[in-house]
Amino acid sequence: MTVHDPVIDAQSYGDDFVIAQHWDKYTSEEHNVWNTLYERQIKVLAGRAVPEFYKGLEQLNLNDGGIPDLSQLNKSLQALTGWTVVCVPHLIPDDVFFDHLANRRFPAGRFIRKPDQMDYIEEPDVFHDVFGHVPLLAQPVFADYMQAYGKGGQRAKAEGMLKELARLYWYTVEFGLLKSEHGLKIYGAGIVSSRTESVFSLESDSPNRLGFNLERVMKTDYRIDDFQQAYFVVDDLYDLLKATQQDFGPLYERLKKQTRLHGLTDILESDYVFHKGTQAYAKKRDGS
Ligand code: HBI
Ligand code: FE
Repeated sequence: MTVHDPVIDAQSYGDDFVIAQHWDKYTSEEHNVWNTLYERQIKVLAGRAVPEFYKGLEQLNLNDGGIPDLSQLNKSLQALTGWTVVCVPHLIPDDVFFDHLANRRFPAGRFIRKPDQMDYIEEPDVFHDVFGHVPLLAQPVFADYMQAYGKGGQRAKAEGMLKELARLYWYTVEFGLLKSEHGLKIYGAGIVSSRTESVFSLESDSPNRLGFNLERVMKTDYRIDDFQQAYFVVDDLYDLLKATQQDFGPLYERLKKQTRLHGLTDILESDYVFHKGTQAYAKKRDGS
């Protein structure tokens, strides 16, 4: 992950790191990169994403072609859930990021990857952020979760629990799966915007697919440069919001005592394991 010089940053950007999109400055080559990525992702996803993702694409006219003009997109998004998308130059400090989320502002990279970087980028570009993250911000429950997450992040910083919060973001917002009667579906932006992981996350035999549990996730290690070896599955998006509506005090006390992280491929006694191809993919975790 590129490290940005805070001195240069402080001279170049305001405290909130927000920059103007200058949508009219994108070149046709850059719009073509968006179109190539968009068409490819829609094809490879082929119904693998949650229905709310596709609904969000439509509601926000993200299927209009070309890099979206945020001044247009924000009119629809704000009317739906009060969220807006702001442009930032690159990864921004955690506390700035959390503050944006806590105020229903999603920070999206302004740049788009080069034609020779189609499959992997170091930092989130406008395709990862706007195609991957933004459609679900049109979904009220997920929109509430993302704001609650931001507020939780602000508190976590004060309690020294940023790493635990980052794991929660990683295993839900970036790489989360959802259980539906038609099998497991993708809602995580990191998967939905990745050509290869859109297939791997649901079809490969190698990763574990485990029932989502907040405390378990907050102590589970992750890696940023390869496919995930563990995916966490929620019964519905409301599970995420419910998880944020508890008193984090006792949870943080327990987490501080538990110094050992769960490994990428660990399966705990307490884990609910979704085995590919079995009915468990369709049954609710309480057996119903
Ligand atoms: N900055 N621009 C940007 N985008 C992110 O996704 C992001 C960030 N800064 C911090 C951050 N994510 C992580 O702390 C998350 O895990 C919370
Ligand atoms: Fe992301």
